[in-house]
Amino acid sequence: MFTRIDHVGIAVTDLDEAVALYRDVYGFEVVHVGVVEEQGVREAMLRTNATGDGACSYLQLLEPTRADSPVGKFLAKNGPGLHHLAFGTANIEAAAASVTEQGLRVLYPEPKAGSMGSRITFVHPKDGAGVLVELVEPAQVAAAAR
Ligand code: V0V
Ligand code: CO
Repeated sequence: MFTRIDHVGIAVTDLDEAVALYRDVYGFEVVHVGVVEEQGVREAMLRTNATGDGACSYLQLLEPTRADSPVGKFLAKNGPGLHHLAFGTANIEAAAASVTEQGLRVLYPEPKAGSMGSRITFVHPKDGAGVLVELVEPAQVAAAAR
């Protein structure tokens, strides 16, 4: 059902500073910087590898665009750090339905727009052993299915 860890989401207070750390110190390639307004984030994707299904794994650095957003609230409570773990799937509707059948709360009735043309939803952290899990269907998977 899930084919890889698509990305690890990290909450940061200063996106440019965090990008410099992961790019210049750790050497990861920045493939995308953008705003997902619905989620209240300015975010950067840094590629960490390529996998056999044509998709990659990334680090996602997340700076809030407003204080009352999920990442804004998280930062106020915890400070910067690991925010979520995203599992990649070729079929987000099927994956969300399966997780829902197992009794976990999936946060959106329909997937929403994510970074780089992906479709995303989330599993509530209280149902996921304290980890906020994102389900993500990357854009290239959706395009290949058309
Ligand atoms: C909150 N909690 C977390 C957590 N955020 N636990 C683990 N990891 C996190 N990231 C805990 C929090 O400590 C509370 O526990 C409890 O959940 C309720 O939290 P809250 O602060 O009262 O906040 P809520 O309930 O208003 O919101 C929490 C949820 C919210 C998870 C529902 O953050 C949400 O809707 N997240 C999904 C959207 C999201 O995170 N978007 C940003 C990434 P106690 O204190 O009660 O024990 S956007 C993204 O990844 C994109 C665009 C992409 O990848 O493409
Ligand atoms: Co994410």
